[in-house]
Amino acid sequence: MSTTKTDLDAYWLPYTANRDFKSKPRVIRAASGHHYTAQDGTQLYDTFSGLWTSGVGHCHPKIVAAVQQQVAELDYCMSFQVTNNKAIELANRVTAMAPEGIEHCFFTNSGSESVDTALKIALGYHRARGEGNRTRLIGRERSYHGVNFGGMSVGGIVPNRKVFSANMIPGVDHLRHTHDIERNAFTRGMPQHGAELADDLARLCALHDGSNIAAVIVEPVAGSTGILPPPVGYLERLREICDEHGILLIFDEVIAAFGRLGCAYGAERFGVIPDIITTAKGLTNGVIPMGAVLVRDEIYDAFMQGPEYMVELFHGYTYSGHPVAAAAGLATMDVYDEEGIFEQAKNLEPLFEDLLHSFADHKHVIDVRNFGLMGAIEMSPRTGSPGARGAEAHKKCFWDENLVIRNGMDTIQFSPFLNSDPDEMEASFAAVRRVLDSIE
Ligand code: PXG
Ligand code: PLP
Repeated sequence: MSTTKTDLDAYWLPYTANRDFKSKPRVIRAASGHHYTAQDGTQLYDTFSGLWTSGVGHCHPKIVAAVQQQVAELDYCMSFQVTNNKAIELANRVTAMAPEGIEHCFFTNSGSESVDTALKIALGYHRARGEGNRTRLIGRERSYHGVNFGGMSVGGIVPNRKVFSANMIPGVDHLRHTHDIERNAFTRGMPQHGAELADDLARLCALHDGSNIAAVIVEPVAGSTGILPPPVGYLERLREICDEHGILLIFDEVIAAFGRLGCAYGAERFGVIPDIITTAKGLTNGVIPMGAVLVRDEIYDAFMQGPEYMVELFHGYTYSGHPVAAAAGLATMDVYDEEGIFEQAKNLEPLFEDLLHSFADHKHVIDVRNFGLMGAIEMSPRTGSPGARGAEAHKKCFWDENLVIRNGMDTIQFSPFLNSDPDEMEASFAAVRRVLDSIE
């Protein structure tokens, strides 16, 4: 069975070169463990764990069974004024895993929704405390915070912003990004240079007066824009400046949470505790869409005032705390525990790092970066056609090596399974090497 161009016409693929894809499609129809199955039966190795989502592998039997059972038991339950047992259980579970003081959980359906929810909670928190003047939001260049208007506005990806430039939410500033090939190329883990870039926040406090700033949002390790681990001391410095000025620090851990950095949350790995953590992806192993915003006790408490019959936060989604998603989340947390997934991920880091950095002397490669199980190989752009080399590498991996990788322009990115088989990981990088050797 194959899919023809005509079959594909109706479907507008997200973040995809639609015409290019549809001119030669290969569609996935099944997955199991670490492989996808294409419509023609070809097996493809997935170097990206879904889209950073599926750390324990595809169609994990325990998660599949939990979803099957839940959908037959309680398919949906009104999410406003009523709730379901599974949502409550999952909120307890993910907050119990969080750093001390982070004790409440608001459910969403995606990372983008988690980010916009977090920004609204930050604004509402300050207002509830009588500091309604704190309205400014600070993001960072080269950050990805999803595609909704709030997340796009604090985000720092030019093509995502370009078309909507006039419609950004007002009152947003950006810190400079921390990517610095000149000083930090080929660093293993956190770069030595760049902690001082956090002082951009101090400059913005001086410019606007810190008392007008509500929150700063950063990815602890920038993911989508090519794996930018924080410079040594950078996150600590941000925390310090936030504390000095009463600004909330939001870690966008849509990628970082749930094992990608070898522990439950990136905050734990870095020893820097934010006020709000946004999550999605690994919350359900990607099986059912779901996100969660975790907040400090003081933030939740600040909302809990006024008449008790009144709604405290005028925000929520039809599918917030969806019982089937929550069941998938609970089964995912069981798998993380029972199979020691975070520890497996941590143990895979040295091999992953060595494999990535073995590309350091490749003729096309200008930088290699990694942290946890997030890794990037950056190639030099071809003169006059930036992105072409990365796109060709992606295609050749897909068609010639049956390997699903991801590229952003000329940077190839890797998000291996948290329970990868070391031999498969090595084989996947051998295939990438064949591809890079074969392209101009
Ligand atoms: N914040 C962060 C840090 C993310 O990585 C989002 C928010 C938005 O999540 P949703 O679920 O709305 O997509 C993300 C998503 C890539 C890639 O190529 C990364 C994401 C999405 C698509 C592609 O690295 N991350
Ligand atoms: N648009 C309309 C007309 C709606 O009625 C709703 C929800 O009731 C929404 C958008 C928001 O949908 P969701 O709650 O799934 O985000």
